[in-house]
Amino acid sequence: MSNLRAKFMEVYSVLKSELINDPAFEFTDVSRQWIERMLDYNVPGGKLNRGLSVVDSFKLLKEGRELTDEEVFQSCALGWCIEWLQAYFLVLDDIMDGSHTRRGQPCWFRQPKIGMIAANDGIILRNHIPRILKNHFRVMPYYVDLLDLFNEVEFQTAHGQMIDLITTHEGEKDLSKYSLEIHRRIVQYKTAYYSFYLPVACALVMAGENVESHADVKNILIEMGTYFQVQDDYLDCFGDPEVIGKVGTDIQDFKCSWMVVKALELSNEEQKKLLHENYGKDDQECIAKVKELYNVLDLQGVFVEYESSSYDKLTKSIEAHPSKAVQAVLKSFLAKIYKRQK
Ligand code: GPP
Ligand code: MG
Ligand code: MG
Ligand code: MG
Repeated sequence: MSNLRAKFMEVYSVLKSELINDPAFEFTDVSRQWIERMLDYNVPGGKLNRGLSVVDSFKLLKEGRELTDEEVFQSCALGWCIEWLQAYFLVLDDIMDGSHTRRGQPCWFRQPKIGMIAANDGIILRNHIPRILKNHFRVMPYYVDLLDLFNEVEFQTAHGQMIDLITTHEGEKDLSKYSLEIHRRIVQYKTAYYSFYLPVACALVMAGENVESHADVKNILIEMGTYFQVQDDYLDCFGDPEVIGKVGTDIQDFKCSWMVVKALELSNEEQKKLLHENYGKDDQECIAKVKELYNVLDLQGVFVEYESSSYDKLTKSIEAHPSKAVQAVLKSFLAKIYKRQK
């Protein structure tokens, strides 16, 4: 384990211990154990890309200057706020998507005796974020900016999730309504802001920068987030569940996924008919027929093309940025996700 990852995990233990001893609630042993188990199950088990990126980005913005112990702790704590946000979204998203596995284990709500308590656990995860911010940033001049940033991004994500969910109603009426524009709008809001813009925005705020004046950086991060969600859509169908830790549900859930949008674009009338008849059915045979069509249309090849052209475009936009430090932040982010298998 790298040094940074070990430090990051250390900070997790500190934050967890503060939360399960929060004086605002009279914890009993049982309630304390519930939270501890729920946190350990849902918060630290992912790739931690978003959280670690706050620390990486902050370091790069400081251009090699050694961080103080306090700065290391604070950037880790902010990184964990994003991981908490992610855990909150995933616990609820898995209920909404009817998913079975996440990060190589059953979804939290599928655990015995959890069920819909998971909905409240999601709310608790969400409430932990302002507790962490209050404990560690209340005295900082940028405290209000951080609260505002998390609120804005959560607002955008919840609305992205809403359009992800209600677009399926349109698709059920008429699948051919799905388009790349609709897909782009969904993924920009449900994924790109919290996964890409937020970590860098946190680092910028900590570095005393005005995030609003970095519109160009924001645009690049939104593009990167869009590319990341296209990968997620692709992996939902063609990823190895052992590696991505989850079994896809997009086909049976009638999702406006990049895969089905591309399939509609490339299909002839007969193939469209097959899609209309089999998409959105929770039936292994129908799912297999859709996947077979994706193979006939060579969506794997189309995806490989998309992946390399996105990479080239992103690299060009990054290299056009005037600041070398910002370029380094963006390039390190892109390197983490390019050709990812999980
Ligand atoms: C990812 O969509 C989007 C989210 C996790 C945001 C959820 C937002 C909420 C307000 C709950 P996805 O369903 O494709 O992700 P996955 O494939 O990981 O289930
Ligand atoms: Mg999901
Ligand atoms: Mg979802
Ligand atoms: Mg997905």
